[in-house]
Amino acid sequence: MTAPEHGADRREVTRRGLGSVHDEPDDVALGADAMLEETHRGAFGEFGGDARGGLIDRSFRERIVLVGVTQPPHGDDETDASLDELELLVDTAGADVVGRVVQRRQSPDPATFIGRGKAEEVRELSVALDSDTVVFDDELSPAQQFNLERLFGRSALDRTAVILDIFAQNASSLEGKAQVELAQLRYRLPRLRGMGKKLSQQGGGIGTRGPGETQLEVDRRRIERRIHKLEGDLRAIRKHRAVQSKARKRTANRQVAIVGYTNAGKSTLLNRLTDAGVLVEDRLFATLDATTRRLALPGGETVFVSDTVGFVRKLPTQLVEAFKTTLDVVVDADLLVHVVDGSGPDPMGNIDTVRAVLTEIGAGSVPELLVFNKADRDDGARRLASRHPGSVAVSAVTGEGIDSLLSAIGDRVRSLTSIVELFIPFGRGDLLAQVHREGQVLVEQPEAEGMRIRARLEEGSIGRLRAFVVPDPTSA
Ligand SMILES: Nc1nc2c(ncn2[C@@H]2O[C@H](COP(=O)(O)OP(=O)(O)OP(=O)(O)O)[C@@H](O)[C@H]2O)c(=O)[nH]1
Ligand SMILES: [Mg+2]
Repeated sequence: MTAPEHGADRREVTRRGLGSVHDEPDDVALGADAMLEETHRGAFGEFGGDARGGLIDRSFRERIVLVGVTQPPHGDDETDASLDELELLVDTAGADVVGRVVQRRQSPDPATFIGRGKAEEVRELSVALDSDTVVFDDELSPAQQFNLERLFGRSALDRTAVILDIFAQNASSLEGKAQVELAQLRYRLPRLRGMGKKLSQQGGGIGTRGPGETQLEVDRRRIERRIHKLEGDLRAIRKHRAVQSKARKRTANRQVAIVGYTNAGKSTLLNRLTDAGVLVEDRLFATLDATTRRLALPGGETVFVSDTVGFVRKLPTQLVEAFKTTLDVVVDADLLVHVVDGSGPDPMGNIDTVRAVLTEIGAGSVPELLVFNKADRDDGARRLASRHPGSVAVSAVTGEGIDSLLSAIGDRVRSLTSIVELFIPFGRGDLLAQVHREGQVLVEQPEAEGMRIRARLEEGSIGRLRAFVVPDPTSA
């Protein structure tokens, strides 16, 4: 979809733009927009750049100023924690943070998100620090972004753009790439602008503008077409995935999903538990695709364990939507192994963040086993584990605590319940009593030879009654 020379063009335009903006007097007014079509450095001004190339220029390390807003009842501490995280995200995206500005506001300004006075302060700081881009910690509306870029004379991005950018860099599977590109295009579409009323310079031909169509309309149409194409591709990939997951369900093995904050050690743990050989990296969002492996537990059960994408604060809704099927691994799981970096600066904040995302994607009620990782670093993991009954402290790197984790997973899996159908011959009153004792009988129906029962039972009970379980026709 990309003309390779486009990136170079953009670079030239933005470089030129920077120069002229710096030459401007201080009063870059919101109304003076004619020249700015060409001068702002924003990546949104035109479409056609490589969607996977991202929004942050990586031909050099961009210098970035961060802006955070504290909205009561949230406190300044939360803003700081969120900005610390944003700084990590920016660093992961390949840029350097050179300054921070925070503001307290009851509600965002509809035109500029922060107040006009504050925006002017950000502009002055950006000039003083020679920053290339201003990144806001909250999602900007297309109008806010546009106004801010005109005011600053440089790109104004938001957290969503940065996260999309990192995802774009890290996507490797066909599905991952398609999902990220879709999320990026959905983000870009309402932000398209640039050529204004100027008509397309493209010559005639199939797929180019019709008579009188502006470049903007051509671009919009191209993006919409691409979105439809990607949605179709993803539907096809998902059909295939549905077949795979159906096959997995047929085995009746329980599904365990490893979830957690990004960089907590989820992939390292999957590798430690199985020979998955998943990529481990000391960077955010190293994993985008779910990898599933079979794991034999010490009690004899076999479960499927999946590594999943990590979470952060304010995960963009575009991404949550685009990654819906990937996240289905989490929603469909029988048990979540929630990995927490016990040596990190804010483990409790991370737990809250992960739980909030789980609720958002509809996995809030899946049973959770808390695992505090990186116990080899300090005693943070062990301290946290002692404060959370039922949790386990481990080191995925050294293997410390892994045996306890395996038996904890086994216990939790055995205590999971499911609804099964049983047929118990009349001669086995003992078994009938056992079902009533160990589970919850939903339906009991006498037949010629015995009793047909639908009951909710724990895995352990189902195992003991296996010979009397009537196979589910839908999973045959
Ligand atoms: N010291 C120590 N480091 C660990 C441990 N587990 C993971 N790490 C390191 O933490 C970093 C992140 O590990 P990953 O397994 O990639 O983390 P993840 O949760 O899969 O991260 P994403 O996929 O990016 O969300 C790597 O540098 C690992 O080597 C541990 O038990 N101890
Ligand atoms: Mg990972």
